[in-house]
Formats: sequence, C-alpha cells, structure tokens
Amino acid sequence: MFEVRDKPQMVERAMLVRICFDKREEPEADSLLTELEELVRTLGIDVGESHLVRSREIHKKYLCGTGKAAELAAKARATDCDCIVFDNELAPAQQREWEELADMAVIDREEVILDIFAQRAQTKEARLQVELARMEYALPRMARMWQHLDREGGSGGGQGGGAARGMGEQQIEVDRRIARRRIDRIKVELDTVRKQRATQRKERQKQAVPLAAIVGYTNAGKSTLLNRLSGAEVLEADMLFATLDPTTRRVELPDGQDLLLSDTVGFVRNLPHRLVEAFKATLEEAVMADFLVHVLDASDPEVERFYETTLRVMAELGAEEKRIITVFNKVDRVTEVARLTALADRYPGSVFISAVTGQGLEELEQRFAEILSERVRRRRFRIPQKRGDLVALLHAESKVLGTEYENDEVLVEALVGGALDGKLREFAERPSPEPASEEAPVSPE
Ligand SMILES: Nc1nc2c(ncn2[C@@H]2O[C@H](COP(=O)(O)OP(=O)(O)O)[C@@H](O)[C@H]2O)c(=O)[nH]1
Ligand SMILES: [Mg+2]
Repeated sequence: MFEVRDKPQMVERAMLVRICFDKREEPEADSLLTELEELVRTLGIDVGESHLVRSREIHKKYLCGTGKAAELAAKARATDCDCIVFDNELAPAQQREWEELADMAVIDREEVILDIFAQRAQTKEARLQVELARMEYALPRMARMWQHLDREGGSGGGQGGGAARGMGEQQIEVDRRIARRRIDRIKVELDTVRKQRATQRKERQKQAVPLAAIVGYTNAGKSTLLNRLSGAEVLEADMLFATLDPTTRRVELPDGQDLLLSDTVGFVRNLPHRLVEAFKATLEEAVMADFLVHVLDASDPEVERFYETTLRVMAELGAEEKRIITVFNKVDRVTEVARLTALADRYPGSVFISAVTGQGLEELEQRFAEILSERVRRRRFRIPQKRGDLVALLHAESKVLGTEYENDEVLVEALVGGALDGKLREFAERPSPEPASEEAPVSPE
C-alpha cells in the first residue's frame, strides 16, 4: 500500500511534553500527561521523561519559546530518548521544525491515538475508518517526508517550504493526489460496509460462549482487571476460541460457568475530532458482547463526567439496551470513605474493586455469574406426558416456541432463563450451542 509517512518504526524511548498556556489548565494537564503515558506504553514505547512546560504565549515556530524548545530537545537527547511526544496538537509545520531541532521523531497525541486504533481495529469498517483518519492526518504533513530530496537536490533554501520548485515539491503534489483519491475511495467503501453492518451483528449473536466487553477510559484499569480475572489462562491454548482477537480471555467463574472477557480500546480525554468515527468503529466489538463491564477510576475527580461520556457513546453505538455492570476500580487509592459512599448512592448496583489488591473481585465474579444465569437459551425438553405440571411451568415462565407429541412424551422447544433451565435439566434433550436468538433479549427483565 501507499505509505503516507516515513515514520521511524523503531522508536523505543519517548519524552513526553505538554505545554500549558493557562494556569487553569494545569490540574487537568497532569492527568492528561498520565493518560498520554499510558497511551504511549500501549504502543510498546518506554516513557523516559515527562514534562509539563509553562508558556505565557503561543509561539508559532515551536509552540513554546525558542530557548525552552532548545532546552527540551537537549534534555531528550541527554536522556537517551529517541522520540518526543507532544500532548498538545502540533501543526504540520511545527512538527517539522521540532524534528529538525531535536533530530529525532516528533509526534503528537493524535498520532499516538491513531496508531493505537490501527492496532486495535478488528472489523473492516474499523480498519477503513482508521485508514481514513490516518490519511487525513497525513495529507498536510507530506512535505516532511520529501524534504530530504530538496536538500540533496541542492535547490537551495532548505528552510521549510523554501525550496519551492524542487524535486520534493513535485513528488508531494503527486502523493497528495494519490492520497486524495484514496480518501475518496475509502469513503465509498465505508458506505457499502455500513450497509452490511446489521447482518454482521446478527451473525455475531450466535456465539456459543457468553462474551462480555470491558469498556471505559484509558487508565481506568481495564487491562489490569482482565489479567487479574483471567489469571494464566491464555487464550491461545484454547483452540475453541482461537478465532477471537488476542485481547479476549477466558474467565472461569466460581460456579464453573465460562465467560469470555474482552478488553476494548479505551476512551481518551479530548478525543481529537477527526478520530471520533474511527474510535466508534473500533469499539464496535463491544456492541457484539452479551453485556458490558464499565470500569471507572474511583480516585479520579472527573469520574462522573467519564461515566456520562462512556454511556452516551455506548448508546450512540446502539448498545443502550445492554446490561452494564458499573465497576469503580482503584478503591485502594481512595482515602475518603465518604467519596465511595457518595458514588455508591449515586450509582446503585455498582461494584467497588481494586484490580491491584484483589478487593471486591469475588463480588464482581458473582455478578457475572448472576447475569449469565439470567441468560436466555434455546432448549428442547422431553417431558413425560404425566408431568403436565412441568409443561405448564414452561408455558408460564418461558417462551414456548413449539410443542410436539411423541409416544408418551411431550417435546417442548422453548427459550428459557438460567433458573428454569437448571430446574428442568434432566429433561433437556441436549444443550443447544445457540444461546439467545433474535427474538429473545439477552437479559430478560
Ligand atoms: N492503585 C491502583 N492502581 C491500579 C489499579 N488498577 C489499575 N491500576 C494502575 O492504573 C494504570 C492503568 O491500568 P491499565 O490496566 O493499563 O488501564 P487501562 O488503560 O484501562 O487498560 C496502571 O499503572 C495500573 O497499574 C488499582 O486497582 N489500584
Ligand atoms: Mg489497557
């Protein structure tokens, strides 16, 4: 495929920078930097240094003043970093200036998020959305990759766009045309894929083992929770589930039931506008799940805002009827008990845990088990004629799909909940691989 940028692939150690122009931004800037650290680590890049820089005004060239910029670049080199990651948005020209100054890769938060989405995009729609966002991000940045041609070609200048009619400039034009054509094509393809989406969802519902998706903001502790719950049971060993993505693990609940738990791409604060569609498409996996586990960081002062955002987006994705277990994580970090009480009052039914200490995990697994037993499944029961009471019970407490008579037995096909299913277990013909069908809601309430 046509490569949009010659980004150095082997970046190992990053220095993070956020420039603050207003004192009021500072409290949030701290948590933004923490989040960026998490995002960068997700890409497998070490974080060496992290700097919150204050600047009284926005400078055009480096965003901060020239002196400060030189100081930061020197620090990055001195601490063996091979990449600088900005939490601020960098204009294409600023990115170029920084790379020249620091003599290493310089990227911004948007590009980090784009790379994560690219790693996590599973469906065709998600891959297209991510590619579209990537192309749109790259388009104004193409000048960067052809700069060296101008310098080598000796057309002089060498300062930004100074070498106006160099080889590079012509090449950029060609590339831009290719990129624009590609963007148009992706848009057309996306239209087609979206129309097929409904069918895909239907197929997905036939999953034999129940699936739950962990959703929530980056840094809430989703991956930690998944690892903790699934222990050493790595999926690869399980041929049965081998077709699922690597972020899905099997969890065995205390009552012996199996659950597949899937980690999803995290929400990020101030998601760049251009990435909204790509994010939603990447999260589409969660919509396929039987229920959602919404993980929140109880120690984050903004936890309520995050709660609202996550719910709103899940609803936009069509998951509003799904069961959601609200999980407040990191309780070990909360020293004020009143805070937890307030959250418990405000969000009834939520579970309080610490994925690190293990506190509350038993209760959480208990809740998983409860939801699973409420799951509706399709069964055929072979009931002796003289047990009319059981046939009546089925009619009263389940959705009967069909009845047949065979000798002195009644064959009843029905959609039953977990409790009734247990009660009638000895009469079940054989466990059906198909859990809930279209007409049966996953959680009847
Ligand atoms: N103190 C504390 N830290 C936690 C807890 N759960 C996760 N963390 C930390 O929070 C950070 C983000 O966790 P991670 O699972 O990667 O979050 P994700 O982005 O939601 O997957 C990591 O540094 C974890 O060690 C917890 O219960 N208590
Ligand atoms: Mg994670």
